[in-house]
Amino acid sequence: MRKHILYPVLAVIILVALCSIMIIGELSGYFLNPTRDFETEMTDDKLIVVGISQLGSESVWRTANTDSIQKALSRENGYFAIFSNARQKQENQIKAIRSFISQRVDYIVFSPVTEDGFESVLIEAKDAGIPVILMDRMANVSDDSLYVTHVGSDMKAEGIKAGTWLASELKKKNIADDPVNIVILKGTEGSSSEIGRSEGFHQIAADHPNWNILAEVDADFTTTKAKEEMGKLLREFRDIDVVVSQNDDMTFGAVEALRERGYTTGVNGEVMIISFDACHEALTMVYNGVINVDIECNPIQGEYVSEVIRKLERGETIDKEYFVDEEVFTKDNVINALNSRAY
Ligand code: GYE
Repeated sequence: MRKHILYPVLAVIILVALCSIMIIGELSGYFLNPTRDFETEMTDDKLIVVGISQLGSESVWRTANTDSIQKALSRENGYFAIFSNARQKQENQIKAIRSFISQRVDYIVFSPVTEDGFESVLIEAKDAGIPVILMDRMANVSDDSLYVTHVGSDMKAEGIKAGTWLASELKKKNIADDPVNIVILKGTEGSSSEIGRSEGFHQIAADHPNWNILAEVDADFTTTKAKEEMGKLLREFRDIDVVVSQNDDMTFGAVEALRERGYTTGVNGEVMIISFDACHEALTMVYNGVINVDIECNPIQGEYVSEVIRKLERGETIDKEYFVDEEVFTKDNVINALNSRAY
């Protein structure tokens, strides 16, 4: 009788013990090496392994750009993507790229927070034989073989569009020769979007001696910083006619600061607003006449990057520069873009 009870009980005890050992083994394996699954997947040679170093999450534009690259480089599309967000800090990007190099990824996609300061890490990537694709912003390097291509916007062209729009608007209003007081809210100092947009605008401003650029301040592409900087500018200057804000997020902050001090903005307002990016919320403000013009910057770059990688995989030659399509939106032409804009 006793034996009959003992055997099933023993069997259950052994089974429970075995299961516990397996579970503990699994868990400790995971905690000792949480990247274990990554490694297995990375060695799956059907997937193309890409390290993505995104510079931050400072704006609506950036969120759309991240979304676009993550969707394009998805598993279903044949990629294994390792994503890293640098939170607007160059040292974080350098660390991320070094870690991609040590993981021996197949490609690095990289959006440099500023143009300068990446030469040595890009040399390390080249020495490791890993092709680097620059997305959105450019890096300033002495040897352009340190990256295979750049996919992004022509930032200087965007700045020129802003200046050209202002010149024609002043002409329409018959005030082309009157003095015009301008302040510029700049994006992250030293980033290619800031450099290009500033250069382009200045190029047009140089032909208009009556354009007084009162101040140019760094507001880091963020709403909070721009609101603070705009507040300071309004305390310093009584008579601002035009605000050139180098992205929509800063425009939101600037408009808030202006409103709080009793200024009206836009088409029928006291202060003209020129913005960049053209995200949905800002296009709504263009439609409502609060922002005069929005110079589009297209964040949907993932497909282009994927296309470049596919070409490289097939051994095809690629161009050194791919510019995405972009428009200029005012109240007159904004409606279609507004209805179809997903970001
Ligand atoms: O305009 C801004 C973002 O580099 C083009 O960065 C990009 C800019 C974009 O934070 O919103």
